[in-house]
Amino acid sequence: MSARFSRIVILTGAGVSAESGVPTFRASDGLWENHRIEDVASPEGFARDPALVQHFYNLRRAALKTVQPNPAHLAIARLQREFDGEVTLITQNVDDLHERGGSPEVLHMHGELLSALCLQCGQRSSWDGGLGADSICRKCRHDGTLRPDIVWFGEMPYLQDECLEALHRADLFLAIGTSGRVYPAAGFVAIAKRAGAHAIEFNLEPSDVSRDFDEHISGPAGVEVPKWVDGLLKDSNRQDPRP
Ligand code: BJW
Repeated sequence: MSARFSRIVILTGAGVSAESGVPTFRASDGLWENHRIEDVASPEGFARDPALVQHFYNLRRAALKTVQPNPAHLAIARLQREFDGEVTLITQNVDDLHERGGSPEVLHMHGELLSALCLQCGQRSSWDGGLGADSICRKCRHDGTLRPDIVWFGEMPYLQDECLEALHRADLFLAIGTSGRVYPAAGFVAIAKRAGAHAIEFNLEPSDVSRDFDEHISGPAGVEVPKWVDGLLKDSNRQDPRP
């Protein structure tokens, strides 16, 4: 199979971290950890109640220390290291489980929990403690100007040029554990397909954009992704035997 492919783009969503114990966003009751997603993941929500939003992200940042990468993160990292071609990993997730799973490069299009953004000077800086009204920006030294470095609804996702460039070059596109409800990420499969890529969806259930994919692999990412990566790498070693 791998002889067919040389440039892979992987898009991951909350489902890839679910087996690590990180909650996904869209539970059936429409609430996310007891909050409406719009209340905590929008600039309007932050303007209305900054303390609530800071507290919500402070808890999630602290909870990161209690979770570990799962076999899906490890398998993706292995693919990035061992595949004899290009592998671009784009994640919508704000956790650091891909990095801790060994991924050499990760495009975090929705920002990162372990980063703070200064509303005064625009500086993004690594941050692993709590954020609040008394936090001081390391660059401009203002206080009360730091917010979570997260892309909220209505804001422009990060690294879109890099994502689009990789999608236009891709010959294989994988979407792992994402509901296909949030754009622009939900439109990536259509872009990759237009560029001629083969597209595979890994999910427990069909996503909102399932019909755009050529193949569906149903089941937990922590089981299905390692199996699939094993198969691809075995096949690629058979095609290209090296001493
Ligand atoms: C498993 C599993 C297991 C579980 N194994 N699978 C109308 C039409 C089109 C667009 C818009 C519209 N109105 C507004 C918009 C734009 C808006 C949008 O898309 N809204 C929709 C709700 C309609 N988008 C934006 O505002 C974005 N910005 C933007 O568009 O800027 C303009 C622009 C234009 C053109 C080009 C570029 C830009 C910004 C979006 C920001 C999203 N932010 C969030 C929150 C921040 C992160 C945080 O706090 O943690 O990001 S929302 C939330 O959703 C989070 C996620 O990254 C994102 C995607 O969710 P994801 O990852 O798919 O998770 P779930 O929970 O939805 O799904 C989990 C999946 O896993 C499920 O399918 C499960 O089945 C599966 N699963 N366990 C395998 N073990």
